[in-house]
Amino acid sequence: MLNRRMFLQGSAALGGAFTLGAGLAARAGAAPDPQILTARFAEAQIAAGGVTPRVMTYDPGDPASTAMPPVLRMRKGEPFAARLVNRLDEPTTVHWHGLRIANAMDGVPEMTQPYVYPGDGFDYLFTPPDAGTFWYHPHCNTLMQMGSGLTGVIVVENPEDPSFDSEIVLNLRDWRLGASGEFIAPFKPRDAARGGTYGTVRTANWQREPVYDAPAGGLVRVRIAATDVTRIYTIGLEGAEARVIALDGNPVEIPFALDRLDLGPGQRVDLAVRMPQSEGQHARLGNFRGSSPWTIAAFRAVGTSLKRELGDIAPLPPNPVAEADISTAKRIPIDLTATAEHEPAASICGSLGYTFWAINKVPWPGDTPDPVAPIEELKFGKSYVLEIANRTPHAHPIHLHGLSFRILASNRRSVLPPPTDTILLLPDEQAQLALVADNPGDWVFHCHIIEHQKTGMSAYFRVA
Ligand SMILES: [Cu+2]
Repeated sequence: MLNRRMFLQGSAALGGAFTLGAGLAARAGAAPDPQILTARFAEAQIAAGGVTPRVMTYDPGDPASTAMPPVLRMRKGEPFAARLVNRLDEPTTVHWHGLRIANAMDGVPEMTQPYVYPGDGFDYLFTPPDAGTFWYHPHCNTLMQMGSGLTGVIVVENPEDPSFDSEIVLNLRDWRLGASGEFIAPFKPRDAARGGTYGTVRTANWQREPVYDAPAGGLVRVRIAATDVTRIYTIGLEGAEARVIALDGNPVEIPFALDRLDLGPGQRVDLAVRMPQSEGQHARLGNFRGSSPWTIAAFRAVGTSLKRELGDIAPLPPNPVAEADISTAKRIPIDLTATAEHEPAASICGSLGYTFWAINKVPWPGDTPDPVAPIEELKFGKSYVLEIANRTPHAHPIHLHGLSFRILASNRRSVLPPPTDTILLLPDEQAQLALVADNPGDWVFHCHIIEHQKTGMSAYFRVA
């Protein structure tokens, strides 16, 4: 339960951020009631062998909710408020992955807001400018906190979106659990220096191979967020026809048939799925990466066929992402490398005790208050091209806070996605990322394989 002291501390800690939020709300109408998100410990049945004690979750205060952090529903262009209450035993914050909102709401401790200590709270208030599928998670001690459960999906609705017969939201993630369900060591240093340490139990919505009902012959919007700290998925659907309609929140220009699609940590995909025609038939969403494919989740057709066609769905309206002016854009080289130089420092937000990675030769563990200097100071409103080079034999899902970028060119891909906040850089890939620096503040830029982020693959841009 909240107490008065908690609320007072929460509002005192808020200061300038609250003023800024109130300004945004005033423009868009009255401030909404906050969505309560109490970060706390819970128990959950995840592994087959037993209940996992001390998972971490966001409790929305709704008795009907399950243990998993709630799917947050927002509306494009309308203010959204959330009140984080910290009932964990360590500091935390919330970052809203992919939302291009004010810097003070971005959830990076010290850089954009104070730590939220146990017993304290923090009020977030912002207006999402883009519709689509996004997600939220802490930006403090992230390997432990996200690994223990703190990852949730955000749906930003647009009243102009085409309507579907049904919607299924999937939060894909793994867990590092032993046979009886207890947490085991969150990582292995030798794996952190390579592709990252994989979980032992694979889930969608905290369940192993869940089955969802949807109308036979109906059109389903399936929103998938890869929120695992390590795993890169290669998804595919068997038993039903599916089209990719959005990637990382942004509509694709021309929807295309889903064959196999790579989805790195932090990335999202929206699918239009036409369910099988007959009651009881299943479509299976699988992970086809590696040599032994497995089922992530299944969709079961129910009722009499609605006899819908994928062509019945109108394209999604685009989000208002500014196009960079390539002719004037300054080019910024960014090299991702392995490194061993640098002594990792202890941090309020946790240290893994190792340094394996660097951006432009500088290793920074991502969610500590100790960044060296921005990679570059970007002038507000100007266009830039990031010439990014992955000089490692591993894939890295690189995420930029607060801004969306367009992949202009790459030596490893022929089909270019819509604007994004996370690029899954392939081994030895070199790509050009174009953006307009239209959101002021300090914006973190890091690998979303959290062991990589926490052992050096992190940096930030300053937009001023
Ligand atoms: Cu990485």
